[in-house]
Amino acid sequence: MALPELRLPRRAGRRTNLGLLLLLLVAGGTGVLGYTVGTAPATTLVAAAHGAAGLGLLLLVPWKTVVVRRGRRRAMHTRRDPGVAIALGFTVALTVLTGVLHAVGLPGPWPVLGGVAALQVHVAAAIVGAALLAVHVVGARQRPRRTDLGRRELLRTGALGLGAVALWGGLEGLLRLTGAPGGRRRSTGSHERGTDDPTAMPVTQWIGDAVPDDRASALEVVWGDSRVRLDADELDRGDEVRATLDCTGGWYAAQDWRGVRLDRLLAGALPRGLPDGGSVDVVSATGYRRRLPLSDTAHLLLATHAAGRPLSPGHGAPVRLVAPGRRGFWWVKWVVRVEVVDAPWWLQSPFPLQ
Ligand code: HEM
Ligand SMILES: Nc1nc2c(c(=O)[nH]1)N[C@H]1C(S)=C(S)[C@@H](COP(=O)(O)O)O[C@H]1N2
Ligand SMILES: [Mo]
Repeated sequence: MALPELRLPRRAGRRTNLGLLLLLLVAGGTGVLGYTVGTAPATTLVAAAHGAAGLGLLLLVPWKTVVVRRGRRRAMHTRRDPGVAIALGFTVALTVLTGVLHAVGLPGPWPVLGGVAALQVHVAAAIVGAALLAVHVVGARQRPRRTDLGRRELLRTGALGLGAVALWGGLEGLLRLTGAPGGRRRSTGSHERGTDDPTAMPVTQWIGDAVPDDRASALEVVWGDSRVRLDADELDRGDEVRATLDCTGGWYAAQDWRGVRLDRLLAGALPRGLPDGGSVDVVSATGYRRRLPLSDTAHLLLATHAAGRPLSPGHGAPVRLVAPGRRGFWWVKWVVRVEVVDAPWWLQSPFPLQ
């Protein structure tokens, strides 16, 4: 039986699938990479590559539609679990939709859908999508061919890449021209919320942390056997820094923070002098923690105040870390302990686990 769809060259289907896979891998990779960078130009480059790869998927939708129809006519039963394929399609569509809603700023100005940030839905859908994609690809394995790296294929891939970048550039241009909230995003893609007004800044936790019931009134500084307890109200030494808290949930705020520089605090509490290498663990009353290089401590602040007022409980009272140039998840709240350790800073989970 001659179905018209079968005239589509088989290689076209294969090319479409490989193109989709490539874009999904680039989008997933740059999505995660974006959370590990905090300063331009790295943030700009990663966000551009991410937006282009994600939007580029739309360019292949017409072809994929043909591939899917053909597959349905021909041999549904060869795909062991069509449910996975359907769920994957739905999840990718949700991921792209919530990504674009966030970028545009709808429902704005920092898009929240039913109490959850659009960007949080985006990342959750992407994580589910990654699991579905793995199952889907194993079930439909395509063997690599030598022609995959031939001149024609590379040219086609280049054209797809250019189209994707053009689509992203077009959307960015449109957002700026129309004055949409998304046109004022930071290089990370975050929207402004509560700059110079900490009360207007969202209170956010990484995964499931909660504001502790009784807040500590002291901070412990530890190095080997030395342990020094400092009263929380001894920590405002008048050191100031203006820095931008940029949450991976898609908002940012610049504040004037005040407290004590971490290198000064350590030098005062540990008169033996600090080791040359090593790291410092900054630990919250809740157990949430981050490890940072000791060589960074001159740029880190333990803050007791924002915009001239003591921190609110939600924002980390009595004392929180301010880590300029790093994304929000480094800015440990409710700090009860700073500990100098030998281990390198990268010897930790790349993202907090609570
Ligand atoms: C394969 C899965 C993914 C797809 C298809 C995808 C797609 C998209 C799209 C289309 C946008 C809008 C870009 C724009 O219009 O400028 C976007 C934005 C964004 N995505 Fe993803 N994404 C994926 C995974 C992820 C992951 C895993 C993360 C983080 C862990 C992430 C973080 C972000 C961020 C932060 C933005 C906002 C960037 C901006 O506003 O410029 N994405 N994504
Ligand atoms: N103890 C603790 N500190 C934390 C978090 C957390 O969940 N627990 N979340 C981090 C994240 S993801 C961000 S964006 C900022 C948010 O700070 P804010 O609530 O003052 O806006 O705190 C960081 N510090
Ligand atoms: Mo965050």
